Amino acid sequence: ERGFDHAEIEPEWQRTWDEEGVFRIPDDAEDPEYVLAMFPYTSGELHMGHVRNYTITDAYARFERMRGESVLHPMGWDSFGLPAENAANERDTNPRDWTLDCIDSMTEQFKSMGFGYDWEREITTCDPDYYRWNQWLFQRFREEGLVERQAAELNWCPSCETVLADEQVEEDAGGAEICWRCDSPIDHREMDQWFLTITDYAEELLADLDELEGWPNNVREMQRNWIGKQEGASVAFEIPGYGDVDIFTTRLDTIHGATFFSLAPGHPVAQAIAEENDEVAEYIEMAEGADEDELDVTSGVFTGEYAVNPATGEEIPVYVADYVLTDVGTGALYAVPGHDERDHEFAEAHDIDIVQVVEPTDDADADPEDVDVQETAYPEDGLLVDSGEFDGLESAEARERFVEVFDGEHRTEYNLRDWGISRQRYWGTPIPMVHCEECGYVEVPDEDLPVELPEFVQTTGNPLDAAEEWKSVDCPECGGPAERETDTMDTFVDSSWYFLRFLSPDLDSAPFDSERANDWMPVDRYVGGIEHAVMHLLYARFFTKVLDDIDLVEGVREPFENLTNQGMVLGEDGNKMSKSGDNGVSPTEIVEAYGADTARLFIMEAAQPEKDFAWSPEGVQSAHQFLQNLYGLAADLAETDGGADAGEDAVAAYVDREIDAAAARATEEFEAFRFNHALQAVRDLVSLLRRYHERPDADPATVERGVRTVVKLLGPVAPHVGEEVWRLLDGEGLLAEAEWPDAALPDEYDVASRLVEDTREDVRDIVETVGIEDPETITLAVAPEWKHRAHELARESDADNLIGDLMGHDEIRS
Ligand code: ANZ
Ligand code: ZN
Repeated sequence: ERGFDHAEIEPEWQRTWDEEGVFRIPDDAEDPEYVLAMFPYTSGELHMGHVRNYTITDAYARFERMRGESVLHPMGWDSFGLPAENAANERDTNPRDWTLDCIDSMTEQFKSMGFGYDWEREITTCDPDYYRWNQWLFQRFREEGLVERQAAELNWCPSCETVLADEQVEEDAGGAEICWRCDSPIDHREMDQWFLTITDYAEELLADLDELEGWPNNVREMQRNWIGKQEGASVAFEIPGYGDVDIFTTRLDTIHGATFFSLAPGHPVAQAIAEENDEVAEYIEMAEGADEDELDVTSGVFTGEYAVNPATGEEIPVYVADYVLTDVGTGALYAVPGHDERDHEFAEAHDIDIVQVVEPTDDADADPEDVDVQETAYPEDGLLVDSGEFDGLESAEARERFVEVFDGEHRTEYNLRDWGISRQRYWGTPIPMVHCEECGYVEVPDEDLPVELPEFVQTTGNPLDAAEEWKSVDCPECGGPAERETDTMDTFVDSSWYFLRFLSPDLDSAPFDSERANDWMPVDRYVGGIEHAVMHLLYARFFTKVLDDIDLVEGVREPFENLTNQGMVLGEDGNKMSKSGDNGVSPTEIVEAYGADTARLFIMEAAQPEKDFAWSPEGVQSAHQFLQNLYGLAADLAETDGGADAGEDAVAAYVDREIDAAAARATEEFEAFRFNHALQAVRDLVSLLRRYHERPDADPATVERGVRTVVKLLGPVAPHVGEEVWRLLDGEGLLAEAEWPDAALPDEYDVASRLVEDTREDVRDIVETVGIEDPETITLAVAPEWKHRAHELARESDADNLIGDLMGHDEIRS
């Protein structure tokens, strides 16, 4: 048997695909299958995680293309961000050159993997032709009332006199936050920043998750938690001398148990009290300067004031406490240490009364006798006690009633905050605003976009602050002297709509072609890491809804119909593979040693896309050997071409049937994104074909049909070897454009496929469940009719044990 030389064949096929435009998709294609992998950050290095991510979409895109779909499978570069600035400073170059170099080398690496992209649709977010549309969209968002200037806390280095990005804050040995540049301890400062008011869409972002059935449940759940909807009420407590103060609570049923009242340090009443009370003033100053995790939940100060509980008429002490957040609810709460753990801890530390006002119902898990709120809070719903005329009421009912009784209001709160997009850095999209002393903030008009970045200079702070000439402009409104905004946009803005730019990457009149977006969106299959479960995927959903609301698309309210989060590639040691650790395997080395197909095949066979798997040199070897053997078999066949046709014997019929069955199974598994199972079906078929091929009475036409089927099924994963074998077998045209095998399942397999349908499990799992140990017997175990038929065939052909031999198990022989 002969082998192939990957170093020779792989670049050759890559060139051919390119020349033939196999992966091009015309603009007039009708609703193509849109297959997308999260575009990479331009670090310059392709790692195994990328290889996995991009192999998955490439294999799927190739599969769909062979099935006759037109497929949109584009690639681009997420190329703004701080690492480029750091690299430029370290290497004495500039972020642009560094980034463009990275793109060049990554493009090479991508091509060497045989990924089939429509490179004419390539986009790069640091290109002014791209980021001008970030600016244009910013203006549209502004017109829609979705941009606000709000105060936000920033890191400030007093010695460099500059704002620091979170990534520019380091920790010293003692854990204190220091400036990355001068090592001085940093402060926090409140400054106005640009925000996109994503909270306006909180309810819709939450509600629409229910319909995203093509998304993994865990991601939907993470988004639900992030949005964090809380239904509650607000009620006023009077603080004599300071008036009525509204609180927000989700547990209005516990109001009779409130034994103290807490204000956030930023609450106006807390600030007012501070004017009269030095201790409170000191506490507020301390709390505002402190880092969130420096203060524990019991941190707080008694104000000397009392609030009147409207339910009991009692006066309860008012505290200012850091655990109350200024921008959550109303920034004020009544505290019920008997039923809230946080309040309980605070009460113990400050020696405040703890009373019980809810006890377990009869059918609750807890026994009322066992509840001791002096020891620990009882946070569950139950029946009211010690609540005056309301004793015996159920919590839920009490919550409803009390809104009326205590003159409150229903109120819904979300954890979701507005999205602060201001970054005090150079390498990002300049925010297209100008500040004029006369007119305040004025937008840069559309015709002056893009606001391009000036030349990069190395400075202590934000290079844009130092770009004096660039900064100074005439006010677009009054023509007087004005200054450009020097903040740039969070790079998540870039990735919030890039999937739309691929549709019309060169359009210079709009960010994307609306009609095409209506036809081509949503993305049918989106694949990327779970680390983007919340931010990127939520921002992209938000953008899509806004784009629909401003009529740039029509009725496209979700960007990604199906989502897959691929698992991690671990090192041989089972730890996350990393470049810095010593368990890293470089894709380039693997491609050089074994070829891209081997890497692709190994990765796809190793596990289902969602699962982690560990790198294994044996696995790589096995994948390589498998491809070499397949090539050898095909080369053999190519030579024995024209051999005698053995005609219609039973064994040939059996092999024929197995070929169809493998195609059917692989198709089903490809559709379900279980590539490893598809490849197992292919491997099983190859073993069968090899054994059959060795028999003197083997029918070469049957073997050839088998190998042709194999090579088609394998083509999406190992496309180079695939093309090579296809050529050996005189296949017509390119394998990449060949027709996917007809996958009609033979009748005997119906039972199996029905079971798969019913249980949504794969056949292997079913077999495990019913206790059959040898997975090779699946077919027989699950499809009894097929077993019977196999016996019949064996008898008919008078070739005892033949089929049993072929299938490599004993069951049939008995
Ligand atoms: C009284 C009460 C009694 C509450 C009780 C809870 C349990 P969760 O708990 O996540 O649903 N809260 C209100 N405003 C706050 C703020 N600005 N900062 C921090 N906490 C605040 O969140 C709702 C609860 O968080 C509210 O219900 C309030 O405490 C507290 F047995 O009110 B509760
Ligand atoms: Zn002006």
